[in-house]
Amino acid sequence: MIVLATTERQMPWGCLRSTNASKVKVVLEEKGLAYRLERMRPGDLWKKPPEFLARHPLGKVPYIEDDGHLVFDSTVINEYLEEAYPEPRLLPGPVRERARARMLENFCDEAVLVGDLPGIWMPYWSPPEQRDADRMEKARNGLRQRALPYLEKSLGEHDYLCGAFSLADVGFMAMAMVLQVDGFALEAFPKTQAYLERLRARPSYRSIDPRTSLEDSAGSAP
Ligand SMILES: N[C@@H](CCC(=O)N[C@@H](CS)C(=O)NCC(=O)O)C(=O)O
Repeated sequence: MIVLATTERQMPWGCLRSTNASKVKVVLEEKGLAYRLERMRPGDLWKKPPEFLARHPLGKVPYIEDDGHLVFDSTVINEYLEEAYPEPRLLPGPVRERARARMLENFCDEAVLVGDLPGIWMPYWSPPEQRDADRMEKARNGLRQRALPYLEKSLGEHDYLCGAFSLADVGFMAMAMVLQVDGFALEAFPKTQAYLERLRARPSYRSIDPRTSLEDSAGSAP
């Protein structure tokens, strides 16, 4: 059985979740694996108590324990899950297509999840009066200038980035969650808008949907 360490919190504006851990949650759901969550207190991400550092040397989420075997970092975890539990496959077969999926996954990590998205997402973990509206708008503009044009171009005429749903899409599923809470307008990026709607319609999105309660998104294992 798999235990996923993450941070999730009920706020008046929805259930907020770690973006990186959401990448893993989506893959566990897509593969139909039994898992349960270990929800860290958000403060532990900053205080980093020793028992947390003993599992992840940087004191970050996500990490998983698969029958006690520890794996950390969302990208490494998802590659591990793909190899350990190959069905359904979430990476293309041909080596060049697989490299493209990994490039897009990495682009999402660097440009979106580490890049511009935290400037939009972190303020939602605080009450509205504590948010810096100018900084949030600057982060939105960052997305509009870099990640969204590249995503729009990379989608081409495909439903998903690599044709079929793959690991290249899971980081953008976490972005879809954040932009849903933010009410981010995507009219200037029509392919991306349709793509994010398509991602939100997948059954696996329910586990990270801001409207899904904490009780209803705690995993499929007792
Ligand atoms: N590259 C890591 C990044 C993990 C990460 O930054 N997680 C955030 C939560 S979404 C965190 O734990 N932040 C606390 C910190 O940076 O110390 C991954 O993909 O798992």
